[in-house]
Amino acid sequence: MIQLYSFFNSSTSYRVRIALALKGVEYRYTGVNIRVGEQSSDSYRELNPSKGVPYFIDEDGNRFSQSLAIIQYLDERYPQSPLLPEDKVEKARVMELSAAIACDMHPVNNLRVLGYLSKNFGVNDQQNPSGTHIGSMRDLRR
Ligand SMILES: N[C@@H](CCC(=O)N[C@@H](CS)C(=O)NCC(=O)O)C(=O)O
Repeated sequence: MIQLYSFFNSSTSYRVRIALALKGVEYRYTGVNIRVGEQSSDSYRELNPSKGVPYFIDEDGNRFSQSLAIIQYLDERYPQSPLLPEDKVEKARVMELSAAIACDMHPVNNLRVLGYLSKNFGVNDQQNPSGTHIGSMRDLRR
């Protein structure tokens, strides 16, 4: 059975859980509590050197971190309920929005980045830089 290492309110994890649910694929869920640093434990680091969630292992032993790679793999492996439109313009639009979230917005909002900013520069929640990307997301609406 597929195994998913995940945290309940991690946005990168729940985008994979949403894809699994839309595909109707069963999986075993293992919680990794990133709020208390379980992602940095020796045992988890040995499993997933990128020290984050989600982490995915399938029945054939294929292992992936990176939510978008996992979702793309699921979409190709389980073609039912396709996640991407066939039309190339619509597909590019979905990829544009996905990249805006996964590549622009999420990284600056990640725990390790917020921890670094708070520890080294005293940045607080209100100064969280992810807000700057929400404006650019609005500009993407056509
Ligand atoms: N680009 C990766 C990001 C994975 C990631 O950073 N996940 C967060 C949770 S949303 C995490 O594990 N953070 C732990 C940390 O920053 O120490 C993906 O899309 O899967």
